[in-house]
Amino acid sequence: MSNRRSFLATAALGTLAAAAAPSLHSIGFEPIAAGAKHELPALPYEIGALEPHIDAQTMQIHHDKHHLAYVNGLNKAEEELAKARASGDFSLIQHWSRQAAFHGGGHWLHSMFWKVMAPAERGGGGEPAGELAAAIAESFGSFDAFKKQMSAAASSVEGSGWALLHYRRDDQRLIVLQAENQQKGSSWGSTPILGIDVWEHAYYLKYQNRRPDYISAWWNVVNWGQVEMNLNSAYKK
Ligand code: MN3
Repeated sequence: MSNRRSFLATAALGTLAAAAAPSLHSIGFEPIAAGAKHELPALPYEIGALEPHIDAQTMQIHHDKHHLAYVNGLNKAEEELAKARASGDFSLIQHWSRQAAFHGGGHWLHSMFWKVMAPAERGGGGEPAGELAAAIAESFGSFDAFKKQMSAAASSVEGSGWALLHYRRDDQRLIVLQAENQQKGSSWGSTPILGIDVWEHAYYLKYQNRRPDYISAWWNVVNWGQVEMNLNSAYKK
C-alpha cells in the first residue's frame, strides 16, 4: 500500500506538471467539434520509421486503408444513428450500435497504437522508467512478469484482436486484457494505455503466421514515454 501511495503521489506531481503544458494530451483519438466528422490522424513518424520491426508496406496499408475504414465506419454509424433519432425509426438500432462500437473501437485503438510506437532514435524500445516502471512493478511483480503476461495475451487472442494494458482507476491498478476484434472482452472503468494489434493485417506481410515473432519485435518499438503520458492522462480522468 505504501508503494501505491508513493506511486500515486508521484503520479499526482506528474499530473500537475502536465497541466502546465500548453496542449492537452489525448490517449486515443483527438476531440472533435460537435457535429464534425472523425478524421484519420497522421502517423507521428515516417511510414518506414519502425523498420525492420514493422515494415513500411504493412504500416502504409494498416494506416491508410484499415484505420481509414474504421474512421469511415464510425462516421457512417453515427450518421445512421442521427437519422434514426430524427425519424424515430430505431428498427436497425442493434446493427448501428454494433457498428459504432466496432468502428469506434478500431478508430480509438489505432489512434493510440501509432502513438505508443516510435523508432529507437525517438525513444522506442528499452524498458519503462519512473512512475510507469513503479506502477508496472507494483501491479505485476516485475517488468519481466508483465512482459510475459502481455506477450502471452497477445499470442493467444483467438482470431483478430488486441492485447491491452489498462489503468483501472477504481483500485489504481494496471491490468492486461485481451480484446477480440476491436471491442469484445473489454471491462468497464479502465482505460487502455498500451496495446498491440494482433490482427493479421498488422504483421502478415512480414511475419506470415509467426505472430510470436511479430510480438517479440514489437517490444523494440514501444514508446514508454508515451505510455507514461497515457498513464497520467488516465489517472487524471
Ligand atoms: Mn489494425
